Amino acid sequence: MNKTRVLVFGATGIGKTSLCNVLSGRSRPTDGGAKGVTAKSHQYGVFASEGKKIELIDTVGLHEGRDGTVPADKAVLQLVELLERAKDGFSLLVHVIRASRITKEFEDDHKFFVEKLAQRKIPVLLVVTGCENEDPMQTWVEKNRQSFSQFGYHEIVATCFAEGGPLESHFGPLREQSRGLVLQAIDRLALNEPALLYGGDTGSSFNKTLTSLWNSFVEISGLPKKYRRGLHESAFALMRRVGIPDDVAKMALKHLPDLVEELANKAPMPGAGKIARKISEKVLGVIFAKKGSS
Ligand SMILES: Nc1nc2c(ncn2[C@@H]2O[C@H](COP(=O)(O)OP(=O)(O)OP(=O)(O)O)[C@@H](O)[C@H]2O)c(=O)[nH]1
Ligand SMILES: [Mg+2]
Repeated sequence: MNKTRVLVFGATGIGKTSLCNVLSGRSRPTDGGAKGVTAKSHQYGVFASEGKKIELIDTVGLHEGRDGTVPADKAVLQLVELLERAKDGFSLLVHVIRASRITKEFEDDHKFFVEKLAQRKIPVLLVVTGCENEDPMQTWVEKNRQSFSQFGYHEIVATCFAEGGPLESHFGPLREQSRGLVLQAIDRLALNEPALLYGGDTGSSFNKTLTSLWNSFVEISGLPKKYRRGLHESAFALMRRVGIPDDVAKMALKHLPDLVEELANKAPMPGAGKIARKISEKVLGVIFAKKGSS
């Protein structure tokens, strides 16, 4: 049976990891501070729901740095990592927002993930956290539905994924209810098969996708235009140019088969790309096997 692959994205500190933890029954760090907690995207181990195998991919906010800015070097690595996670495609996107804090980031996230990354090929569920003061929670959606009509979300679900503190006796039952609501929405909306964003018969490659996403990220995040990736620039050259240290860039190449293939293809030896890819897939296999899936 196909896995239902769900990409979870949204601004920093609004409850993405809390949602993933509650849905999957696992426990990864969350926090209430101003600085982002999730520094790398994370793929949760598969769990079963409504007869489906679900795989959640938790991401880092686009505007994760101080003052909503992102250092270019970090952003490139995060994007490379996100694309690597996207290799098997996604069945559903979950955009998470916090009821009390809707900012400009909301539109940026929508533009980047829904329009650029998924090219509107994948259904999108909007999950609103922080609805614990509405009774029932869905009242928040009925009050605010109009503000989202232009974005074309397939459904909007009001939730609470807060945990602990003096209000825990209020939060507990709401979390359980939210878990059910989101899992049912995933069941209704997810594609039967994950849609690929590159590779297969999409007509796009890892590298083409990286260029187009990076360039739209530069635009959305307000980074200087000089950071745009040139037509013939290798991923390695781009990484070096935005200030990623040599050893980190080399490590990325070593761990990411798609980047290695691009570099090795520039070498005169025919088939070098394929060979390099095989080798680095082995490296990746070892790394992931060591980490296990939590
Ligand atoms: N009041 C309230 N707090 C919530 C809710 N969901 C999560 N939180 C709290 O918000 C804080 C941030 O939650 P996280 O799950 O770490 O948020 P995140 O989006 O993963 O954050 P980053 O990884 O830093 O981007 C934690 O203290 C959570 O307990 C909610 O529905 N209501
Ligand atoms: Mg997080």
